[in-house]
Amino acid sequence: STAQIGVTGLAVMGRNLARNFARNGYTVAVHNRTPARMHALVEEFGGEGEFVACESAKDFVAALERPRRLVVMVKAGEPTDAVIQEFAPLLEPGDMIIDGGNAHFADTRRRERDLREQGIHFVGMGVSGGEEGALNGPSIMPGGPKESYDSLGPMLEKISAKAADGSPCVSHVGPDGAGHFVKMVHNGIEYADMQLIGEAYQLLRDVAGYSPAEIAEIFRTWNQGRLDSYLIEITAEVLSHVDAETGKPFVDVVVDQAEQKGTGRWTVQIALDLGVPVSGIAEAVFARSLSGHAALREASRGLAGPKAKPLSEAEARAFADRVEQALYASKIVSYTQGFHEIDAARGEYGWDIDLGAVSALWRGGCIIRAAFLDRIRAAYDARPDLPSLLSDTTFAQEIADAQDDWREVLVAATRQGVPTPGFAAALAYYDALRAERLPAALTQGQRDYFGAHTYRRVDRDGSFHTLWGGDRSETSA
Ligand code: NBP
Repeated sequence: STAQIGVTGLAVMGRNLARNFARNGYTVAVHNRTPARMHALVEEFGGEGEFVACESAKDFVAALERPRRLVVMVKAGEPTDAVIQEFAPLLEPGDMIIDGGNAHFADTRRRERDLREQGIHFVGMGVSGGEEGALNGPSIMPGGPKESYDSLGPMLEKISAKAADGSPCVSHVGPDGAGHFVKMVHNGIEYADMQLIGEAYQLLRDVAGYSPAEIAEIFRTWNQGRLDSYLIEITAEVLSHVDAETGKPFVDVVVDQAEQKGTGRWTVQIALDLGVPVSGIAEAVFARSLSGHAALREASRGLAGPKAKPLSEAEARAFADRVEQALYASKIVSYTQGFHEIDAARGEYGWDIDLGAVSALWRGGCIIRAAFLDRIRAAYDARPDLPSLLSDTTFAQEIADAQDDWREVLVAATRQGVPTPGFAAALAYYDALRAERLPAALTQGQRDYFGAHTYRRVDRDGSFHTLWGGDRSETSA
């Protein structure tokens, strides 16, 4: 046995991760259900480092140094269970199965529990950055038993992305499903980021009247400032691209129906279970789903809307600055909601996740990498028990400075009939959190009226019920 690590499942992600380990000086055992993929990898990239070609599961296990570190990069779901069933009987206590697929964290919890009985360490590992990241340095979110990180961590730190300050974008996130949970929320935030950027684009186009090429330039400018991020950068690239066949802006020849693989939806489903208001992320998921309802949209095309009101050049420029403020403020809210969900999971599942460390993991390699994440890290470093990112004085001040423009942008969007569910949900969340009184008091009254569900009073302890059908006197419930 000569290999320090093994990778089974050699489609794009597994192949690139295996190459990344090999390029970093590790001897990598490689295995795939269909051996042809494994042979193709060794043939094409064998020169990049030391690979041990393994045709069978038995060869693969035999090739690994103990404790064995076996990375599984297969299609999430049943294939992962099939691979575990195949390998687990061949392993010994202390060996590690590391699932780098996009597993649902509840599956990871189940698998970890089952394998723990056998003494096998199961590490559910979120990996972000797509195939490019897998090869050149992804953001890695490993969960599982803490002791597994002692021997696995240094290897992951070597192959991971590095933040601008040189620190690796990987650390032990927490027990069992914590790594996959954090990866899931990362994807939810990614959905929200993309939706907000999409709304900013649509406003610059429909309200300010800019062309895609002009908007690309605006995004390039924004990318020099506090919005500096991978998603803003690629937005400018996509918007400036021209379709070779028609000469039209690329964005105008693409069907406007967004697809999704499911991790954004999971983020919202779990948030509903945990009772966490991730309204911005939910709007992003719903916006994608609405876009896909082609027949419904076609049938609604004749519905009345406002007339467009062109802006002067100076007005358009001022409006673009306001959109930047609205985008930034809404982004702070999305991250606030995502971190709230992780915080709630800490309580629900007993995970000791360090929220500042999570934001540090996302500074490089992954899709939401951004200068902004350093700020979140600083906020949690300054105050680890921060109740919400909005309680951080720096973020609160930035939103205070942005809020007038944020509101103006939503007024313009409403007047011109440009849908901005992300911006609007973010502002509603902000206003609801800071409100002195919410209509929830009325909701409680209604619930007590029709269902005797009782209510609490502001002036004394206890639960109460009003005899709505009788003399309307109050009783202690
Ligand atoms: P796929 O998700 O397309 O999976 C293909 C791999 O799964 C092949 O190696 C295939 O083996 C293997 N496999 C299947 Br399908 N069923 C199997 C079974 N019953 N037993 C054993 N192996 C089986 O590959 P991918 O796009 O490289 O993604 C791998 C994982 O990484 C997924 O969980 C994905 O969600 C996750 N991920 C992907 C990205 C991305 O950007 N693509 C990013 C982050 C995470 P075969 O060759 O024999 O058919």
